[in-house]
This record gives sequence, C-alpha cells and structure tokens, in this order.
Amino acid sequence: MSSEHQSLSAKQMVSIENVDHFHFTIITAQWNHSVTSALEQGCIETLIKSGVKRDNIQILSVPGSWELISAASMVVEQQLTSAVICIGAVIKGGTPHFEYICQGVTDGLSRLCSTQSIPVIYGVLTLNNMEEAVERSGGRLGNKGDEAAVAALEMVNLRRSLATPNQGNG
Ligand code: RBF
Repeated sequence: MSSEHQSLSAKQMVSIENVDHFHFTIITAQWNHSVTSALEQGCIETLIKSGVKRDNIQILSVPGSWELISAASMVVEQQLTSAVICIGAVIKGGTPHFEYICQGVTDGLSRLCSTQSIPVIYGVLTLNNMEEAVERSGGRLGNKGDEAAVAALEMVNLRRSLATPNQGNG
C-alpha cells in the first residue's frame, strides 16, 4: 500500500473548536522502546500544538504491542477518555512471531473499534527492520506518532459533531 498522498504528518496540528474539552489516553508498548518513545513524543507534541491541555493527556505503558489490546479495552470500558491512541513497533525477526503479533494486535484493536464508539487509533508500526522504524519515528518519513494524534483529533471532533443536534445548517 503506497503512502503517497496519504500521510497526515504534514498537518502536525489540527484546528478544532474547544479542543481543550477533550481527554486523550496514549498507550505505549515498551518493546523497541527507542522507537515507541519517539512516536509517543511526536504524538504528545501534536496534541499540545493543537490546543490539548497537558493535564488532559494520560500516558500508560504496556510491555509489548500484544498488551495494547487489553489495555485499550480497559481504558475504553472506563468511558473517561475521548480517544485512545495505541503506540507500538513490531519489527520482523527470525521467527514467525512477527506475523502472529501483527495480525493479533490488528484484529484485537479492530474488534474494539467496531464494538464501541470511543475512537481507538492504530499507531502501531509493523516493520521489516530498524531502519524502517527510524525513518518513521522522526526520520525521513516523518513521525507516525504525529499522524496518530491527528487521526485522534479528527475522530473526537467527528464523534462530537454526530452527537451535537443539528443547528439548522443542513
Ligand atoms: N512486542 C512488540 O511490541 N514488538 C515486537 O517486535 C515484539 N517482538 C516479539 C517477538 C517475540 C519472539 C516475542 C515472544 C514477543 C515479542 N513482542 C513484541 C512482545 C509481545 O508484544 C508481548 O508483549 C509478549 O509476547 C507478552 O505477551
């Protein structure tokens, strides 16, 4: 899948009315920490540049990407946050674990998205090697943590607009 014309990172901030009313939860996997911490940082910076209060950003940590599923489920169950942003980096190794973890995490987060309405954002990089990871976590190809933040902002705004009664403009 080409990423041409699909990158959100050029935005790096989103203009949303009353954005300070929203609360965000970032869940970061600790596996490949140098990559995930850079993604987390990019995500926080984009949220703050867009007007989110630092106090309204909760940051949680889990051991690996696999645990993003259960942690995100717990957070969603609490119904206290406007969006959950899941951050992880799965890097191909010498065993078939890569395929199982990527598929499992993707399926788990996808199920969560389709069974409840708090936006759950997929900020999990699936990578062939560390070079690809570096390029996407603040390198040549931007920071996918920024893009996860932009997606979260757009989704909380969409959810609010759907919940707001029509004010006579169509
Ligand atoms: N977690 C990641 O977030 N990224 C990885 O690249 C990654 N590779 C793994 C490779 C193997 C062989 C195993 C056993 C686990 C790996 N995990 C990885 C950790 C996984 O997401 C989870 O934390 C553990 O399996 C414990 O449930």
